[in-house]
Amino acid sequence: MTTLTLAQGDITRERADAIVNAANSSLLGGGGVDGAIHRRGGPEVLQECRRLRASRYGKGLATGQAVATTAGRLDARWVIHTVGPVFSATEDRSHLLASCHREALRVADTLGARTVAFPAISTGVYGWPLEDAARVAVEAVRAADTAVEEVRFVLFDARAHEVFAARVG
Ligand code: AR6
Repeated sequence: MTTLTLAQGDITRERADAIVNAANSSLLGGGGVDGAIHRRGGPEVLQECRRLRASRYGKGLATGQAVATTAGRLDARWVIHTVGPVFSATEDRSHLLASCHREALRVADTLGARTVAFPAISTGVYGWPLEDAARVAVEAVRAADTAVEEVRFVLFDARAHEVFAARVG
């Protein structure tokens, strides 16, 4: 049984086996959660991302997929990078957002991670409306077949926390 929990604040301050990064397909950093994770995680995280780009992920990480690196100086063992979809008002991409959660948990299982912290993927730069993103994220985690014991959604502000709380109950 996976327990869903919530926290408010900066995900880079969390202690967990794995912290999920809302990355982009380059895996080479960006703003938002991605920038914060690379800043606090330090150069080891970027170094491993570069190695992934030089080996298995020459074309980058596809939307909806996930891959792990060290967590560097973060209070975690791994960062699981996933690429959320950019929100579209004309095309339903929710299967890709669900896939981010499912794939991140699949990777967590291969690592033996038991606690995994997720940000609200795609709800920043990628423009996904918070209520809908919370619905998709929570449904995907609840439906996942995983040995992860705790999935913690770490929401940056009070509003996002409220929206996720309404879903998690
Ligand atoms: N801790 C927790 N949540 C955060 C933090 C933090 N430190 N910083 C921002 N958020 P975003 P995306 C929230 O933009 O929409 C990057 O440039 C934020 O308020 O980080 O998936 C990547 O490189 C929002 O609710 O991710 C990609 O290019 C949520 O985290 C692109 O942004 C996600 O916002 C990915 O966009």
